[in-house]
Parts: sequence; C-alpha cells; structure tokens
Amino acid sequence: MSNSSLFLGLDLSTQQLKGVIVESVSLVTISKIIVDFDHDFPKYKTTKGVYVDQKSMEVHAPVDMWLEAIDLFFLRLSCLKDENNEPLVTRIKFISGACQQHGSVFWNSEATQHLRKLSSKTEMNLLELLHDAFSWNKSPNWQDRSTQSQCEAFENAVEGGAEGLAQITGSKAHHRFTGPQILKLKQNNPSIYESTSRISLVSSFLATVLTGNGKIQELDRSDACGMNMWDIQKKEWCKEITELFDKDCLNSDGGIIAKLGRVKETQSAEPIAVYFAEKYGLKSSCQVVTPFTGDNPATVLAQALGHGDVIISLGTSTTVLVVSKTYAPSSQYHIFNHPIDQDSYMGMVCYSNGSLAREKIRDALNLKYFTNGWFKFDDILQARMKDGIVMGYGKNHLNQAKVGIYFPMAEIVPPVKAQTNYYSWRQSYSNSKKEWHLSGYTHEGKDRGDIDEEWHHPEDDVLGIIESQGLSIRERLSTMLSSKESLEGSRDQPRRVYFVGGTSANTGICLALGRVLNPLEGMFRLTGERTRDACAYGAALKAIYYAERPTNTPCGLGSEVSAGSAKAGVSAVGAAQLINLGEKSGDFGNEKNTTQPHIFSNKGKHEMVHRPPMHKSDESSMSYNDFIKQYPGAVERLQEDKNLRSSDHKVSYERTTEDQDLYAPYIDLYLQTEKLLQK
Ligand code: XUL
Repeated sequence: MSNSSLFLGLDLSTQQLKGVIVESVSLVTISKIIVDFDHDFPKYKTTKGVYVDQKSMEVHAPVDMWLEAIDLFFLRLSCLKDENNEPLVTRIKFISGACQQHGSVFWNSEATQHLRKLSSKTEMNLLELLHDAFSWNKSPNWQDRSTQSQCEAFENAVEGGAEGLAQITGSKAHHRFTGPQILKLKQNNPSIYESTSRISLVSSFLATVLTGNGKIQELDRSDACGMNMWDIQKKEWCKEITELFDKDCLNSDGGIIAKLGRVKETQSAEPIAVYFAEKYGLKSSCQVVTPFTGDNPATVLAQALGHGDVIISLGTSTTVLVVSKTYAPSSQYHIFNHPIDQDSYMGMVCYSNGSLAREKIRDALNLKYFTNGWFKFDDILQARMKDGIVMGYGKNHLNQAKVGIYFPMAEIVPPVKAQTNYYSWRQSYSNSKKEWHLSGYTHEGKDRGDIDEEWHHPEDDVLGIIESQGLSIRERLSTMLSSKESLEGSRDQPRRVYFVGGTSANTGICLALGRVLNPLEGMFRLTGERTRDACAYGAALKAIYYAERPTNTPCGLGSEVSAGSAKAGVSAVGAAQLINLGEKSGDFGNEKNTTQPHIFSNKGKHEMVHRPPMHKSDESSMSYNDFIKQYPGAVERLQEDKNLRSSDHKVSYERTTEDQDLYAPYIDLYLQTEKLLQK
C-alpha cells in the first residue's frame, strides 16, 4: 500500500454505522468498520436499531445511541494500522456521508452552544457533550407508518391531490416522509415542536456533529426531496405545505421554514471538528465534504448509469434506482434531485420488505433441515432454476402458477398491511380468451380450495419470494422507465441491472431476480466488498469527486479547499494498486461477523481497478457520471452456467433463446394477485 490519500465514506443506516476507507487512485476499499447497534449497544434494547410500536405503527431510533455509535466508530478507526504499522486515520484527507433517508433529528435552542464544545479538546464524550442539545431524543425512522392523517392533509393541501403533490415535491405523501412526521409531532407534541429550533435530516445531523463548529449543517438537495415539502422545480419550500404548519409561514419567527433552514445545492468542505482530531488522531487538515446525502442517493453515486440502466439495492429495504435527465414525476414512484449533477434526477421505488422477508424463509429451511446460513436456500434456488421451474411449475404446466406474497412488514408498494399469503392460479378459456382463475389461496392461515396440496413450504417459497419481488419490481420499473424516456424495442425491460447491497453478494438470488427482470444487456454487480457497501462507497466517491474534479467543474461556492488533486494533497494518479478484498468476489453470501474493523491484506486474490491519469489542466467541466466512468473494471458480469450447482460457488448465466423473457406472461397475473391483498 502506498502512502496515498484516503477517503472515508460513512453510512448511518437503520441497523448500523458503517464506514469504508477508499483509496482515491484505485478506488479500492482498503478497510471497513462497522458499529452494529443491537450488537454493540444492547443497553438500548432496540430491535435492529429501532423501537417498534406495533399498535401505533410508530418506529423510531434513540439519538443518544447514534452519538455513542459515532464515538465507538472513530475509536475503532483510530486502532487501524496500515502495512507499515502507521495509523490509517492520519491518511484520511476527506470524509463524506450518506444516511437513511427521511429520518429527522430535533435540535433545541441551546444546540449551537453545545456543538461549539466540539471545537476544543475535551475529555468528555459525544453523549455527555450533546445529550442536552435536542428537543426530542427520538428520530422517526423510515419504517414508521403512523402518519396517515398527516399524509391526507398534505395531499389535500395542494391542487391535484396525490398526483399534484408528486408534481411539486417528487412524491405523493408517504408515511415515512419527513414532512408528515414533523406535522404529527407538531399536532401530538406541541411543546416539543415549539422548543425545537432546528430540524435536521439524519444526513445533516451526522455532518453537523462531525464539523462540530456550532453550525447546524444545511440539508442536501437530494435528501430534501424525501420530505414531501421541497418544491423541486422552484427550489424553495412548498408554500401550500408550509402553510399547514404556520398560517403566515414566510413571516413567522421560529416557524417551520426557520426550523428547516436552507437546502444546499452545491458541495463544499470544512475541517473536521477539533474533538475528532484530538481524540482519534485525524489530521486537523482532514475535511468534511458537505452536504451529506441520503443512502439511496449515495448508492446511485456508486456506479455510472446509462439510459435504461437500473441499480437494485438489496438491503433491509429493496430500492430500485434510475438516473434521468427529465423531471417526470408520478405518484407511482419517487423523483429526487441527483445528489451531485445539477441537471439530473434520480427515480426510485422503495419496498419495505427486502432482506428480512428472505431471511424468514432461510430460517424456516434451516429449522427443517438442521442447516445454517444460506446454503440450503441457495441449493434449492439453483436446483429449481436448473430445472426450469417458473412460478412453481415446470415447462409442461405453464397454465398453472403459484404466487406468494411475503410481507412480514407492512408494505409501501403496494401500500398494504403486513401479510403472508399464497395463491394458486390456473389458466383456462373464458369467452374464447385465456384467463387466470384462482384455484386456492391462504389468507392469514385460512386455506381456501386445494392450495394445501400444491404449495410445499418452505421449499416453494425460495423461488416464490424472488419471483414475486421480481415481478413487482419489473412492473414498477416499466412505469418509471417508460414515463418519458421509453426504451427502444421494449416496453419494460431494463438495459442493464446492477445489484448492490448486502444480499447482492448472494449470486443465486441475483441470478434468479435477473431471470425475472430479463435485462437486455445482462446483470452486474460491483466487484468485491464494494457491492455490499455501495452506499458507504458512494459517500466516499462523493468526497473523491469533490477533491479531484477538474478545476472548472462547479461543485461548491465558498469552499475552503480548492479543487484538483494537487491542492487536495492527493498523490499522483495512475499508479495501480493491488489490493485484496479479503474474499472471493461472487461468493454466495453469508454476512460475515463484521462488527470488528479489518484491513484487507494483500494475500490471495487481487483486484486491480485503476484509471488513466486525469488531466487537471483540462478546462472543461465534468459530470459525475463521466468522472466515475474513468474507473474501468469496477463491476463484474453475472452469468449462470446451468451445469454448476450453487455450492460450487461458481455460477454463470448465459441467456439462450429458449430462456428469453420467461416472466413476461406473469406480470399481469402478479398485479391481479396484488388486488386481492388486505389493505
Ligand atoms: C427510501 C427509504 C429507505 C431508507 C433505508 O425512501 O425509505 O430505502 O432510505 O434507509
């Protein structure tokens, strides 16, 4: 490892605070640190990082726990050594961050005073220093569904209801969005609301703590679109919505507009707080690149996307992400400002049932077969794909289909309550038209028809969950892709699918999902560890782009660091680094115990990702997409070879004519099934 500069990307998600250290020359991840909230802070008694009240459907996280987690994170970071036994922390030149979207943090009028204490050396810890800086020690979480009446108020406030609100703010009203959450606080806890002087998103909260100079950091242009309050085209707070809070909102002192502060459209950098430099050994020249952004916007930064390309992030939530030059909002999906490029947008669909729903099936299999990890799940998945099973049946029974609905949590898309249901369908002629008829189903444990004989649980659920998640994604993706920039030759197929997020390390699941989505040019994922860490990695790339963008690229006003690698202290570009990512990329993925930090050593498989030297003298500006395209070799293509079993850990995929678009006939059937779900 050379002595090149390092960039830290942080990801404050629901369950953990993660950081990846990326070397700018090669874009290789050198190290990763995780603080796991349940594992590291059992005293808070959270369940996967949050408190859930099943009755009120409120979900929130304790802000105190996050403060403790930040300290623990930097403590772990300070223990890392490079190959010369030098502390890695001293080589970190820039930090940026990405955090769960929609969550909010409520500061009181003394916050500035408390935050200033981070500007000098102190023996106290973050919890002691900042505990009293908040008007509320809870942060509503994106899984919260308690704001139905506030959502109705939001949609009624604008002309055109849900569609009208989507036109203005990029989304119809959603329970988890910050605006309805704040309105609920104002209505149900007026004294807390009144004593709040500023409201941060989780992203601006983390940036505020790291800069620790007394200033509450502004909101990010992309993350602000997750609030149902920001008028994307006018670039101001939506008047009709702010009037729900204050009648005379523009003139009201301490009103909602003052509490929200400004939305920052540009990037800049300020020094890390003295607190972190003194306590954990960061150089005082280390810069924090702000604003921090949301986890999904940062994920979009992890890979250059072309027309028709899509990122599918398989994390706690499942999100489907595209980038577009056109502002084409719809109540069916979300549009956010692109986190960096001023003239781009990102489209998103978000499902609440992602990895937890898949893990439930994995656990049921392990219980039945006395196995553990994903091996049984993977084996069944591979065997069924190899046998050409589609919707529960083989080639000779294509007039029959099984559709499973796996929503252990209330779902966002479609908006229905938690339920797990199984449906058996048969196709027959009715009025000389082929139609699907329900032959049996299970609702809340009640069987109807002959469903019991047809469904084999949990085995059928393995491919069943992937198929129904895939069909839902495929349908919503087609709406998003065809909205304005329709794809040539195809109504609904994406061009390329890039899988990222924890589950993307599981090749079998990616291949099975890819079989449903049938992308025209194949499926990919980021190489090595990057694929699991796409969000934190995207945050690191944001910092790298800020530091290394060509001099003329507008990126920030009044930034304290000039652009260009020379001034940013970044070593000469072009020298390829050989770094091992610690494990074979493409392995079937059991999450490792990742709570301890580790440095990837240089033994074993090497990965080389390097780029040609950048011409700093180049006068032209460079979009983020073009910037990231300079780094070749950062993705791997996923292919299935039908002769290999999953346990060989080598699975490749080749589309054959006979394979083509196996699932197109079932998209409408899936939608027909969705109509049967209980609201
Ligand atoms: C996006 C959403 C989730 C969270 C997960 O709208 O609610 O993807 O961002 O942290």
